[in-house]
Amino acid sequence: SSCDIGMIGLAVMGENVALNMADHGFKVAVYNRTVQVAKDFVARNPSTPGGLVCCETLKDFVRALKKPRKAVILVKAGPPVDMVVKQLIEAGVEPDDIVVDLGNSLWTDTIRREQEYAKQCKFFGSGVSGGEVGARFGPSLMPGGDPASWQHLEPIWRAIAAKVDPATGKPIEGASPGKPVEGGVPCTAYIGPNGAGHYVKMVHNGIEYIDMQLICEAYTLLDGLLGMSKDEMSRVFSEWNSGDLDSYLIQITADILQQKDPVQKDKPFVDFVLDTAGQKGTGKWTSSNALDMGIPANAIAEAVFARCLSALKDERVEASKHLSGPTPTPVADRQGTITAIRDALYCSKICAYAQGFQLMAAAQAEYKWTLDFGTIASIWRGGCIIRARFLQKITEAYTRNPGLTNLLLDPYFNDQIKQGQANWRKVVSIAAQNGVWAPAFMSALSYYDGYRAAHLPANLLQAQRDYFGAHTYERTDQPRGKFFHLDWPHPSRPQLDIKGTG
Ligand code: NBP
Repeated sequence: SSCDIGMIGLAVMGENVALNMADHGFKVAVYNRTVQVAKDFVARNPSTPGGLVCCETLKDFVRALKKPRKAVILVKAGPPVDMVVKQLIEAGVEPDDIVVDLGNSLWTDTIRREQEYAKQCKFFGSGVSGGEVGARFGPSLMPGGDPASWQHLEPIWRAIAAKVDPATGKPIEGASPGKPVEGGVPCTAYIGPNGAGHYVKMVHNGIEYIDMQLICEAYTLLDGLLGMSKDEMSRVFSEWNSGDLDSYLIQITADILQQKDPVQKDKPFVDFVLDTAGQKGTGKWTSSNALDMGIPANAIAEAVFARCLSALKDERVEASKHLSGPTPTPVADRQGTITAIRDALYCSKICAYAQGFQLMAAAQAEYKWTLDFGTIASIWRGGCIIRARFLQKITEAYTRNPGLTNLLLDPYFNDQIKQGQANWRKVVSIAAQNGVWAPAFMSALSYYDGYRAAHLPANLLQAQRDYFGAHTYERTDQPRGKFFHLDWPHPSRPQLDIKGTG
């Protein structure tokens, strides 16, 4: 028993996290259901600073770990996680041992697992973001579970996480195999008990969906309204990447747009990518949870529906032959339109994050967690897919006011929207007039206009509900919580009568 930690599941994520741990001097026991995968992996990486130990059985794996054992599971989310935990218990894992699920598990599964396996091990859930490269050189890690278990995991989590420069808040780049970055602030912090880590990771992914969709809408508007070439667009995204929109997703978009196709030489690569988006479910989980909790995360849900719509390729091709719309007319003011699209993107992005943080606030109340929103934003500054300069502003907003009800109400974001909203509205209306698809820009704007409305037409809606279903209504001239019903005209009751039920 000489290994500091163990890794079960050696697909893309497991291999890279194991190498990241070994680079930081931790000795890592590795196991994979298909044993050959583990053998090949260790054979390919014979000399890492910490060392990798190939285990052919889970019994060997358990024996290889120092106590309290720390076993990380990175297998396909869902039933395989339970299968592996049960096998680990059979293989000799003990009640004080910590079993970490680092996959993209549904937070309610994590809550359930922590209780279900409480007598056999300390089950702990941690979110991870950053894809393959993040896993290898520094991901953002969102740990949730028993605080005592976290004490054991913390040194390893802090070591392997992405690091940001404390002065600029920007990720420290430049790690290479065997040479991780030195110093910096690690992109990990204890999120909360039971499913909190996986919950926050899920919301991260929901935000990732809308961040990506907004960029795609900016791209389609630059194309539809300005007829820009991919190279020109790439330059626009590069330029945006040096300002408030500075983020990993904008940067890779600039890269992608200037990429030439390997088959159809000299032609843009994106032009040969089929326009149907896949999804693995975390955006859907975020959106259905928003529906369950009654939180208006409409822009996040819009991004999920946008992928669903894209997937109906054959239907769309057919419909395009029958359904009419305006032909986009090129806009004359080129620079003004580029700036307007940028502003629309930034304002929409603020709304999308406001929704994600509102959702986490609702979950916090539901599960009695104490989430530190400023810290959550700060651990997303590096390593993860949504890493962005902008996150520093969110941390600052929650530092100014930890009890902030909505990001939109923070003075900085309020001011940003004040500055950008005329352009945002212009872009949304030009998109509508020209029939350019921009659902997330529109959805975010409708969230903004709805959220800032002291009065919504829900008075009429509630009257309709009272009319057909006797659902009752509250009155503007009476205290909240008192409910009334109007006896609506009915063939047997021609008289109107107000009855209070409060
Ligand atoms: P996959 O999600 O593709 O899972 C493959 C791994 O699961 C292999 O090691 C496979 O073993 C193992 N496995 C399966 Br499938 N069923 C198993 C079972 N019943 N018992 C034991 N092992 C089983 O791998 P991944 O893409 O590396 O992702 C791992 C986790 O990390 C997932 O939860 C994913 O959602 C999450 N995640 C992925 C990314 C990413 O960028 N890919 C980012 C963040 C989080 P085998 O070799 O024997 O088939």
